[in-house]
Amino acid sequence: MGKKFAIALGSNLGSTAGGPAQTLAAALHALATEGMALRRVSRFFATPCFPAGAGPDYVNACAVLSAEEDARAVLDCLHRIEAAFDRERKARWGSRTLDLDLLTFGEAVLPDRETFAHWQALPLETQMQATPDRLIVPHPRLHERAFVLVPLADVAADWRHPVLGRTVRQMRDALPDDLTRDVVAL
Ligand code: PH2
Ligand code: MG
Ligand code: MG
Repeated sequence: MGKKFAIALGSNLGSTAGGPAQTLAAALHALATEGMALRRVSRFFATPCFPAGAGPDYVNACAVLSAEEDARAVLDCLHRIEAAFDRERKARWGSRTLDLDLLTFGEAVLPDRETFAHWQALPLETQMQATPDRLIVPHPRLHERAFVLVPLADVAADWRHPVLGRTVRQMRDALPDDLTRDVVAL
């Protein structure tokens, strides 16, 4: 059955597959052909770009998958699929045709709790400049983003964050209403 993991999908530019929603649908198909078993897929949501004004609105979704590979191999696969859909890595948080983020990998905390804690606690200005050179799991911003938690609650509401101790449903419900209100199912 392999290891269960969750990913976030996002797009705010068209790709060879079409507009953002078509790109996400095509990326899910590509994952399945790469040996990743799709277990659950969320609804697709229109979400305002973060930071506000930095680009067009996004379409975001989340999925739960399973694979025999380890987290690093799964991440490499996500990067290959991003590249296949015209993803260019330029500005941090710039507009993108396809973003596939590894959110969770079972109950794993990678590379370790200290590194996770460091990245999770960074102030926003530092986050905007610094990119971790290692894979950090759970995704260090997962618990504060409505465009992740609302779709993730569709597919993994009861998953409990191994460091913060709260479920996806609890983290989503803790977000300010004005953030979740802006995440609208397509
Ligand atoms: N991804 C980003 C930056 N900003 N904003 C929205 N609404 N959705 C995203 O997926 C997103 C973003 C960096 O990955
Ligand atoms: Mg992202
Ligand atoms: Mg990314």
